[in-house]
Amino acid sequence: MVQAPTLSNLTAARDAYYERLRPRSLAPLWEVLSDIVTPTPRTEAVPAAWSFSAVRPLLLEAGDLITAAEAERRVLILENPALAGQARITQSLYAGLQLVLPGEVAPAHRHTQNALRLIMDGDSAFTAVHGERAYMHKHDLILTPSWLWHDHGNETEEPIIWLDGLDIPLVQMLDASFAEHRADRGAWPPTRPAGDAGHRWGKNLRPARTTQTQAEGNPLLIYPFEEWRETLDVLSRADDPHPHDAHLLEFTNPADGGAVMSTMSAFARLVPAGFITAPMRSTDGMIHVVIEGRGELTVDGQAFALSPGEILVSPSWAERSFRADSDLVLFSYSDRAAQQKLALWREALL
Ligand code: 1HN
Repeated sequence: MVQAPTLSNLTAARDAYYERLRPRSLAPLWEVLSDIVTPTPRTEAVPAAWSFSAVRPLLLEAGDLITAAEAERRVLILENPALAGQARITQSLYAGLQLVLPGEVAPAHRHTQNALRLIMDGDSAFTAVHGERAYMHKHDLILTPSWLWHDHGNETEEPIIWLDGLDIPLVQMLDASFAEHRADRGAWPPTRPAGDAGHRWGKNLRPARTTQTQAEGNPLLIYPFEEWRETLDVLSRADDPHPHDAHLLEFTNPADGGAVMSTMSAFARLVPAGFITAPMRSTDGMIHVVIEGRGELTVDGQAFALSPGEILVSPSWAERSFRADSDLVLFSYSDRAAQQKLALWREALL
């Protein structure tokens, strides 16, 4: 008579079966299904915060240990504490703080990864795209879209530090990384004599006879702080704050009205003093930089004090809410552009 299998018999029989599958590169879906198709996003990334004032001296120490040319890019990566060693702040995005000292050049290269930069400290160093220089001022947003040659230089007397936001983990996941370097490991030859230093293209203008080959992407590479800050003020005078967003602007690509780059979206936010945003979730994990003001960001019940120079990450689908004790101005970026193209982006207004 055949006995009904006991639970332990069955487990042993299944395990033996799985053992036979493994060398054939086969795996039973039913053992993993609930881990890979979750009812809601279940990210490994955790909420976290860094203070620019605490990272700055450590970054300046790196200035004594390695040159920008030697490092190619002298950056301290802001790694999500739950994703240590993976060079990522969320599962799809990278963030880092980059230092270029007076007289240094970070040599020209290009790569398929998109990059955005938010200037944290310093004034009038430059990012050059195909040799066309954009001079950087505090809290300007600068873009280096995919596959454009770019280098950075600092001809001032002060160090410059900016936050780099790139889609490195996303490109890595898609196995779509390409990169090239100039044979001489130097800067791209400037398109204009040094006497023209100080220019800064903005207001949807750039030199007509530029060598930049960016027409197919975003023709605008710099969003000056004075312009985006003023636009936030205009919005806040015109509208009541949105319950979940407060006053929220998206930086747009003037070529198509869409996100600033193919994979990343960027935002400017003003939370007026005394305002608390209603809690919400979105599938894009966001990196936030405090530009002005004080308050608190609560992410899944964890409270982070906000003051100028704080850099924070609210992971995918975490419940977030801002409280402003004084007028709070924030810059944020995320992979929303990529998710929307893939028809995956969602939010929940709570
Ligand atoms: C890069 O090109 C820059 O151009 C900064 O400043 C950080 C991190 C990984 C790959 C490329 C830059 C980067 C990067």
